[in-house]
Amino acid sequence: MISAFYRDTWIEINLDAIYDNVHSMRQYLRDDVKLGAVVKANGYGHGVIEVAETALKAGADFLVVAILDEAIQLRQAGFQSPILVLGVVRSSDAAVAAQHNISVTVFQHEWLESAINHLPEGAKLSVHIKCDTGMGRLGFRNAEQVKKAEEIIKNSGVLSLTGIFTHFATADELDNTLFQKQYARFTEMVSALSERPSLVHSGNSAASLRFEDTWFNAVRFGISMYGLSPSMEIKECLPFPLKEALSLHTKISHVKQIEKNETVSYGATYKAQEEEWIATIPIGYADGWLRKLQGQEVLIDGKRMPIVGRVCMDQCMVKLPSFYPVGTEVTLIGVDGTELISVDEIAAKLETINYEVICILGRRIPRKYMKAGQVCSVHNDLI
Ligand code: PMH
Repeated sequence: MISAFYRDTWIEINLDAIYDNVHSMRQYLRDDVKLGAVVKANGYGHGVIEVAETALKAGADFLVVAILDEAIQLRQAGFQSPILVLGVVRSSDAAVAAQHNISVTVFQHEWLESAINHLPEGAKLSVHIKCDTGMGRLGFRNAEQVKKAEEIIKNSGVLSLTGIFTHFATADELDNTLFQKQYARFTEMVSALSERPSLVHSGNSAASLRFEDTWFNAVRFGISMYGLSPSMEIKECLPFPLKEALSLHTKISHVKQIEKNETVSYGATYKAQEEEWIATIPIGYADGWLRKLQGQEVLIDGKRMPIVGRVCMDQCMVKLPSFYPVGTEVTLIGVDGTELISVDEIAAKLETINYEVICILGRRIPRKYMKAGQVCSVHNDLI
């Protein structure tokens, strides 16, 4: 891990916030319920290694990723806790997963037969059966198929059934109709097994924060570990307060006064109404700070100031109420004085969800990790 970066744009990750969110969840769950920390997509953009470390320290029992490569990355970084891959793994890679002691998700009988052929004698691959109870993405669709999968696994000699799970499509919505249907289907599919595997799980953040019934004996805790609500709809009815972990900062790189009627940036979409102070900041759409953020406010000196003109690939411009010097800090997400720009505010401006905002922040933005208000490490993916 490199501790240097050469650009005045950075993300700060408050590891104490992640710790507290996981710890609160741990205390909220019954003792017999295992807590899976979902760290896919580079820990939802926060940095997988630091997030995984913090989550495990705070009481998470296992790690959850989307693809085999992410799981191997964790093993290579020295993580020894159980790891589950949620997405598809090629059956021809079954031996690689087994070799790294990584659990994979299974949802096709043909896949099971093929994986068995790819596993060397003596290998043991841990699998979780995925049930499609209404998400329409991956999974066996009825009890018969689950039963048959269990049989194939049992007779294989090289596969071991360690889990069964499903995923809810609408757990973050106030209307529970589909949620209840999915819950009932899952219960039926689990009952079809002749023997319960050690992990039965269904809850993402929304489901596990709202409905104890979905816990079975494990949960997959993602977005709320990072301090964010799974949706705006349920933001006010969460059982404990969440702490947002990510903030985004830069520094003014250039300042000038422009004349009335002069324009700013590509397309000349912004025209000064009078003599105006304009600052340039070094962040743009290639960093995930998208063009739609034209007009979004940023915080300078504890005050809100608008982005004017088109957002460029690596830079954008801000209208200042008065002169501020080069080097002045700018907060794009986070707190400055009494003002806050939340991830949810950016999501609203982008007409998307908070998940997308944090996942698209580019890997060329270095991450500074904070503990007790101090920088404890810096991660720059580029150099
Ligand atoms: N389990 C599965 C199967 C998931 O796909 C996800 C998130 C989670 C658990 C964690 O959910 P949470 O972050 O709401 O707690 N997956 C996705 C996704 O595929 N698109 O957005 C979130």
